[in-house]
Amino acid sequence: MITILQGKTQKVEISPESPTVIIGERINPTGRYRLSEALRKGNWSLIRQEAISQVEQGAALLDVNVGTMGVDEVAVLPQAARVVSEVVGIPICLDSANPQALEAALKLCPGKPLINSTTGEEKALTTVLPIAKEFGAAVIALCHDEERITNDPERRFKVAEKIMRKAREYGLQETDILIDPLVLTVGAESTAAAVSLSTACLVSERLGLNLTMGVSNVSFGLPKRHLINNSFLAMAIWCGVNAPIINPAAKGMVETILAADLLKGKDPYAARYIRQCRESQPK
Ligand code: THG
Repeated sequence: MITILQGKTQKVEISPESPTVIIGERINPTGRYRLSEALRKGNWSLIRQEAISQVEQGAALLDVNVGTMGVDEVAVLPQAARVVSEVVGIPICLDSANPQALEAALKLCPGKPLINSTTGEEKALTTVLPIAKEFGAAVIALCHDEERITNDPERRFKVAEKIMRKAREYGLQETDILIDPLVLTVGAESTAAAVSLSTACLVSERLGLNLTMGVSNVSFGLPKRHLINNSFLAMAIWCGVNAPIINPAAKGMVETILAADLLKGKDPYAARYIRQCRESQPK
C-alpha cells in the first residue's frame, strides 16, 4: 500500500515498509496568538519561517491550517498554501473543514497534495471525495460519522470501512486515503489514547491502509507534553501509524521516530538509526 504525494519539487512515499513520514503541525494558529495575529494581518514571514524550519527538522509534508477567529479561510488558505510552496518543495496537507477553502487552495497547490480532512459523515463524504477526485489529491479520513464519537475501536473501524467503500464509489484508490483513528486528550478521558491505538491496529491489520494521527492532541492540558507525545508516538508507530502529524522540533520527537521505526522492524541492520546517531554526534 504505497501512497504517493507530490509537492512542487519533492515526492513523498507513505507505506508500511518505508520510514515514518512526519507531517509538520506548526502552521496552525491553535493556542498561538502571534500566528493568529499574523494570519489576520496577512503577514507571511512567520509562516515562511515555520515552513523552512520544519523542513530542516525533518518534516516530509506540511500541514497548513489557518482556522482562527477573524480569518476567512476561503481567502487565506490558498494564500498560505502559495506562500508555503514558494519556500519549500514538499507536498502540502490542507487542513480545513471548509470545502470552499479546500477547493480554492487546491487550485494553487502544485503536484498531489493531501486534503485534511473528511469524516465519515454523508455530507462530508459527498463534498470532499469529489473534490479530491477532481484535483487528484489524497485525503485524510477521520473515524467518526453522524453519531457522536464512539469509544469503541470496532465502531471506529466500521467508519473507516464505510469511508473506503465510498471512496471507491467516487473513483479514488485505497492508496489515496489516509485513515485518522481520531485522537482526543487523555486528560479528559482515560481511555482516549488506548481507543485511538486499538483503532489504528485494526485498520492497519485488517485493511493494510496507511494511517495518520494528530499526536499532540493526546496531551492537551497536561504538563510535560513532550513526554506523553513521545510515548504515544512510539505506540502509534507500532500500531501502524506511518504519517503522524507532529512538531518535528519538539524535544525527542525525531529520535523517538528513529527508535520506534527500528523496533518496528523497518530499519534493517539498524542502519538508519546508527547513521543518524553518528551524524548528530557533536564534533
Ligand atoms: N487529525 C488531523 N488533523 C489535525 C489533527 C488531528 N490537525 C490539527 C491537529 N489535530 C494537529 N495539529 C496540532 C497543532 C498544534 C497543537 C496540537 C495539534 C498544539 N499546539 C499548542 C497548543 O495549542 O497549546 C501550541 C503550540 C505552541 O505554543 O507552540 O498542541 O488530530 N487529521
